[in-house]
Amino acid sequence: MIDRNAIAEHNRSSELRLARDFEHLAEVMADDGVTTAECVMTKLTGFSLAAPSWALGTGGSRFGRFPIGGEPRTTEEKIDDVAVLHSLTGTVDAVSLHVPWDDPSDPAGLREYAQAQGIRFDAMNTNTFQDNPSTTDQGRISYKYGSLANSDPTVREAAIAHNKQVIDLGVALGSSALTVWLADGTNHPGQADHRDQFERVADGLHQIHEHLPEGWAMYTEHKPYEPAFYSTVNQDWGSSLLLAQAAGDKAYCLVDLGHHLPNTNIEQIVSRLAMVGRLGGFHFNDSKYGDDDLTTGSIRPFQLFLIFHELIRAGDGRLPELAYMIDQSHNIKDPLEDLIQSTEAITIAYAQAMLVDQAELSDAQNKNDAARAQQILQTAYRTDTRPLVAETRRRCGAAIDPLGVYRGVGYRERLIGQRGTSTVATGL
Ligand code: PSV
Ligand code: MN
Repeated sequence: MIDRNAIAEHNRSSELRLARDFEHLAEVMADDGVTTAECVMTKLTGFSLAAPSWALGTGGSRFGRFPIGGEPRTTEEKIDDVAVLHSLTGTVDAVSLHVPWDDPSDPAGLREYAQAQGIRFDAMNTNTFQDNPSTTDQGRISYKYGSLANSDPTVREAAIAHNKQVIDLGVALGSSALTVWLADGTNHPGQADHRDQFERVADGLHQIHEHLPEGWAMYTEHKPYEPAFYSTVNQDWGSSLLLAQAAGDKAYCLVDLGHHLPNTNIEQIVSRLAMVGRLGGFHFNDSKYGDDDLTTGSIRPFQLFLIFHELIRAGDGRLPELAYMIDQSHNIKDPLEDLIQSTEAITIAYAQAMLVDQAELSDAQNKNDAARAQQILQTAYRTDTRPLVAETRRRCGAAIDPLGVYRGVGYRERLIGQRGTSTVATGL
């Protein structure tokens, strides 16, 4: 853990500068009259992000992996890392598990362990895209040709059973959602019938949905390609919506920012899904080419801002209560540093979106004044909201400069000392 006193100690060196920057911004905001610094900070304080358990170790590609050392060896150690992120950022207070990469033998014990560190369990994730002994009836079936879409009913049943077991595990952990991302698709034209595959998946999701307890949600996560390179069953938001509708009332669509073909207007998708009441949540990351899983906001910060803007519009001035999660692969950076940077980017974009003068924007839109509309958005986007975000953190005892504190206390070195240099986080 990073001690609160160590954070306070580090904060002292940047408090004066922050106070100056914050005061200036608060004054400008008061003059503008769109919202106040206090109002923005109250909303930022209430904002909660989840970290994925699978992104706490170094990622990699099929060409190689370059481990950083000190990677979490168990789900408990992943929770320790999330707790560190929480103490530094004040925002990341949840972990999303991926089964069987995480396969707790004592869920009640794990729940207590997480609770003691102030960490809750966000959406549970299932894995029917790999053949793991526990999900393939000890190797008697294979997901090589798909899971819920498979032409073999025995395979489909195994995939459904795995999803139900993960829901049960989630109940024991205090989670309340299941995210289903399927690799199902084809690699060759003619390999399978598109409609048959879709209908099997819709039926499977419906059966899984029937197992959801009261108060639970299910998220369908689409992705255009990879590992299926010719067709993917749940390939875009349209299919995701159809599948959610077929699954049932508790099913919503999850938008992973990397799961869109180049130049897709993701903020418009957000608006559409919210409009029909089927937007469930996000997997934040960024991409240049495909599902690159890069640091959120590192490539397209304006897109991230526009997404938050759409969310605030959809929520009538408030951010809707959805599942907000990061999903990245940290191939060369320290995973914790990357998650810190993404958290910063997400909260900055959220704060900027709160600065949009919504009434003025609607007026400009109604008058077809495109230049004014753009000006309103750009004014908000070009505001440096870092003092608001940092002051929010300072007030809740987190770090003014999370990355600086993380490096300053030598946290990775400490982890390497405890966990060794050659540990591999499960699932990687
Ligand atoms: C698929 O690329 C994905 O985005 C899904 O969310 C998976 O669960 C996750 O990455 C890990 O493979
Ligand atoms: Mn994802």
